[in-house]
Amino acid sequence: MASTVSSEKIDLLLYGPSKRIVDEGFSDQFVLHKVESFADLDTLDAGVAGKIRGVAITDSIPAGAPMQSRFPKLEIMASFGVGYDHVDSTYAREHGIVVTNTPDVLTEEVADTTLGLLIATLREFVKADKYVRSGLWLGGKFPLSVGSLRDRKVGIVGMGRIGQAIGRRLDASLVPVVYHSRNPAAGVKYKHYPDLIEMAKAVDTLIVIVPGGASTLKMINADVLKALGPRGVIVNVARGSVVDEPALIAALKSGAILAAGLDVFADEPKVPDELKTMQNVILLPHIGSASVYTRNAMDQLIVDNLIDWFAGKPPLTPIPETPVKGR
Ligand code: A2R
Repeated sequence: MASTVSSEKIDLLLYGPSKRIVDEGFSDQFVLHKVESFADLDTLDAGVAGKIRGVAITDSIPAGAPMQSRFPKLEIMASFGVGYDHVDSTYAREHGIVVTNTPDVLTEEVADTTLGLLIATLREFVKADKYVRSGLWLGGKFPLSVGSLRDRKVGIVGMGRIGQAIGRRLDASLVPVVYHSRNPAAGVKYKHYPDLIEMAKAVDTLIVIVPGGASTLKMINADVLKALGPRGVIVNVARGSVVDEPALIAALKSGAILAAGLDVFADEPKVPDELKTMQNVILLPHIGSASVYTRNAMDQLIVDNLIDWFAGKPPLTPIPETPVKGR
């Protein structure tokens, strides 16, 4: 008997670190091939590469033209994370490849992390923890923190899903909020600043939550930091590329701004030694969404996007740059 379309095996590449939910998420209809890193792509048999129709990208690892062009039958790449600056979406669009990401399921987690990082930076929680552990408390009280959320006005750079979730938390904390993005965000009540420098002059705290990539490269530069001023605090939970890191280090050193809470770095996991020695920064290892609960939801969404696509349905969360045609 001739096989029907629905019984045809579908070759998928699991590209990146192993994830239980992804490894176990597919039925026997799928044939799974695994490659852990870009360098390991060379280990993939040419015959197998020729059959791959879908890719699960399980971490933020390179998926540019040199990766995508190895797979002539590639239809869809389901990528981990809401940011997809590791994927060449222009190449994908030009070659009819649909890209999906994992928005929404991480929004509240990243917003929680952001508020935690902001308060920890202002109230010096890391220093205070060390004070207790080292026994210094026995010799006297911990000094009052210079920073406080109470006398702050926050400018959110990027007012999308996560920016709005951060705004809701600041509302609950009775902190005034304004924002910068290229266009006013629909249905958002906060004042919109089309000009980032103007906003930086009007606030003392910047929370950065825009996508990475060319349009946001080093947008937080020396001029923005100068406009923010000596009470200035920066929290970056977006991408390291968005901040001019040497300019930030210089501003923190000279007192041009007060402090920073950083979850992301320009060349992570490498972090400049100068930042590591500073007392007025908190450094996190890119953990915005990194709880078991939220990472499971993100991994599941990778799987669901691929399953829906190969069931002939539209994918659940396609990125805008690679439109889905005919479904
Ligand atoms: O500029 P707009 O109107 O497209 O607003 C978006 C803003 N945005 C920018 N703002 C200023 N200059 C830019 N060049 C620029 N590019 C984008 O960032 C919008 O307000 C926000 C992005 O919102 P969503 O697409 O809803 O992203 P979501 O889920 O909030 O995540 C943001 C980023 C991810 O791309 C990851 O890099 C990071 O958070 O985890």
